[in-house]
Amino acid sequence: MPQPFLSVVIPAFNEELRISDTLSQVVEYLTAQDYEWEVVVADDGSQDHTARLIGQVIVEHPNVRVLRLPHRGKGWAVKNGMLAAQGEYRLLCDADLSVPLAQVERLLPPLGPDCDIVLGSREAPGAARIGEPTRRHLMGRVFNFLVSRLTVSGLADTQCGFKCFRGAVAQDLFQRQTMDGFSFDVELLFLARQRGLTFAEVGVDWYYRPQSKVRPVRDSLAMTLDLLKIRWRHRTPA
Ligand SMILES: Nc1nc2c(ncn2[C@@H]2O[C@H](COP(=O)(O)OP(=O)(O)O)[C@@H](O)[C@H]2O)c(=O)[nH]1
Ligand SMILES: [Mg+2]
Repeated sequence: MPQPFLSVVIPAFNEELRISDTLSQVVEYLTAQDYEWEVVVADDGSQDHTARLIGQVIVEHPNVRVLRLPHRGKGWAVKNGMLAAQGEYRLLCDADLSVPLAQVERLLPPLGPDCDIVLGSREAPGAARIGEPTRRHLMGRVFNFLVSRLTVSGLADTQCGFKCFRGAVAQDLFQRQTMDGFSFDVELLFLARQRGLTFAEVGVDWYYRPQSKVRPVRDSLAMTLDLLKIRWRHRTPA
C-alpha cells in the first residue's frame, strides 16, 4: 500500500454506543476523498462490545485496523495509535466525533497553517462550542488557565480531541510521551515547544456529547498534578 496521506487515529474505550456509527461516518467521508488514507482504532481493553463492533468494520474495510492494548488510558492508546500509523499527516479524532471529521480540512493543507502540529481549538477565532453545559465549559477554562501558568503558555485550548501531526515529527514526539491519561496533550505540546516544533490553533465547531469518560473531580485533580509532573520529568530536554 502507498503511504497514506492521512491517518485517522481514534482512541476508543467502552464505546459500544457510538463506535459503529462513528466508523461508518469516518469511512464514508474518507472514501470520498482523492487521497490515500487509513484509520487506526486504539482500544485498550474495552470491556463491552466495542472490540466486536470494530471487528465487523475491519472485515469490510481493509484500510481500517485496530490495536488491541492492555488498559492504561487515553494517552497510552493515542501514543500507540500514532506510532503505528503511517500517514504523512496523523489526526487524533475522538470516538464521539465532537468535531465532525470533515473539519480536518481546516487543519490540513492547503487551508490549514503550515505547522508541525495543528490543534483543533474550541476557543480560537472561528470556533463554536455547541450544546456544552456551562459547568463543563468552566472546568475546561480553569484547566486551561492552569496549563498556561504551569506548563505551556499561549494556547487557548490544549484539550480538544482533534489535532493533526506531521508524520515526520509524530514518531519522535510520541515516543517521548510518558503520560497515559488525559493530560498527554499538554505533555506533547510541552515537548514540542522544547524541540522548537511549530504549532498553531485553528477554530473548530465542537458539539458537546454526553457520556464523557472524564470524571470531573478525580480526573481534574489528577490532571492538575500531571502538569507539575510534566515539567519535572522533562526539566532537561532529552
Ligand atoms: N483507548 C482509550 N480511549 C479512551 C480512554 N478514555 C477515554 N478514551 C477516548 O477518548 C476520547 C474522548 O473521551 P470522551 O469521553 O469523549 O472525553 P471528553 O470529550 O473529554 O469528555 C473518546 O474517543 C474515548 O473513547 C481510555 O482509557 N482508553
Ligand atoms: Mg468527548
